[in-house]
This record gives sequence, C-alpha cells and structure tokens, in this order.
Amino acid sequence: MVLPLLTRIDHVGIACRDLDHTVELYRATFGLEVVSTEINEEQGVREAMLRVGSGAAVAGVAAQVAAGLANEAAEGVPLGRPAVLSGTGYVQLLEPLGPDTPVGKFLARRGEGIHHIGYGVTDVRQALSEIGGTGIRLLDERPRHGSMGASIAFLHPADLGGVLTELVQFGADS
Ligand code: V0V
Ligand code: CO
Repeated sequence: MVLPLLTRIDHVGIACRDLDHTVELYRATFGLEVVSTEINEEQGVREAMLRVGSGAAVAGVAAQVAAGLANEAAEGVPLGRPAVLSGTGYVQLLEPLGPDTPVGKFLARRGEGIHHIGYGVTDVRQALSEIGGTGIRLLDERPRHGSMGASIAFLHPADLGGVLTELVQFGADS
C-alpha cells in the first residue's frame, strides 16, 4: 500500500438552496469563477465547481522559494508549509434536484453549510479496498461518475467523526 492514501484536498462541498445565487455570492465576495457546472442525476445535484488558486500563481511562489528567497518576503507565507504553496482546490456548490436526495435531506435537517470534503486519491478502487479493510463503511462499493470526469466514492460520515468524506480520482474510467 502507498501511504498516505489521500494526496490532496480536492474540494469542499457546500450545500445551498439556490445555486445561481450562491455562485454569485462567491463571485462577488471572493472573485471566484465557475469552471464547470453539471447536473448529476445519480447524485441528485446540480453543482458548480469554483477553482481556488491558479497554477501560475503557485508556480511563481514556488520559483521564488526555489531561488532561496525568504518565504516571508514571498507572499508572507511562513516557512515549512509547502502545502500552502502548491496545488489547486475547488469549492463545490451543491443544489439538490429534489427533497429526497442526499443534499435535499441535508438541507432539511441542517440547513445550508458544509456538506462534505473531497480528497484526491491515486487509485479510488484501491483506496476503497484499503479503507474498507479498516472497518469504515463504504457508501459506494465501486466508483461513481463525479464532477469534471472524476471517479468518486463516498465514506460514511458516522464512521469518520461526522464528516461525509469523498474520494476523488482523475483520469480513470468510472
Ligand atoms: C447526513 N448526515 C450527515 C450528512 N448527511 N452527516 C454529515 N455530513 C453529511 N453530509 C447524517 C445525518 O445528520 C444523520 O445523522 C444521518 O447521517 C442520517 O441522515 P439522513 O438524512 O437520514 O440521510 P441518509 O442516511 O439517507 O443519507 C446520508 C448519507 C447520504 C451520508 C448516507 O447522504 C449519502 O449516501 N451521501 C453520499 C452521496 C452524496 O452526498 N452526494 C451528493 C454530493 P444522525 O442524526 O442520525 O446522527 S455529489 C458530489 O459531491 C459530486 C458529484 C462530486 O463531487 O463530483
Ligand atoms: Co463532491
């Protein structure tokens, strides 16, 4: 097994009642732009992915660090936190397709807010096998179709401290 199984934070899923309104809120407040909008019937959602961070800016900071400049001088990033300097993540805004869907039920029970966290994995099938072997309940025994062509699978929140957890693999046939 290659550890750790989780390679990055891919996205934070946020339940909302009105996708268009919430997209506009994130654009007006943070300047975030939508890179993908999809309807996923199987998951019961209309969802938008908003990219946080850009490859160019990350590369710029990384180059400064590689050149030996103090991190504090380069963007005020403290030393010893390379994760801050690399990678791109997403905010996933989720509007339910109906009340009897995962996000519809969540909204009725808890209201708007953070619904799940999605972590990158190298091989979602392998990760499911490894994680299932630890006794954590798998909500998906096999990968499903996710946003932007990813293969995804969910783990039960009751076994993970109340956090609905999603595994995300890009570049696989799901
Ligand atoms: C429900 N519960 C949650 C939760 N949703 N806890 C933490 N985070 C959540 N998001 C708790 C709820 O408070 C109850 O706890 C208990 O689970 C049962 O609630 P329920 O309303 O009766 O719901 P269930 O059991 O029918 O379904 C809950 C699960 C379901 C998590 C099993 O939502 C599910 O299978 N979700 C996975 C699929 C999904 O969420 N898809 C939408 C995102 P107490 O009160 O009993 O303690 S799609 C997506 O992210 C995509 C496409 C992508 O990223 O590409
Ligand atoms: Co998600």
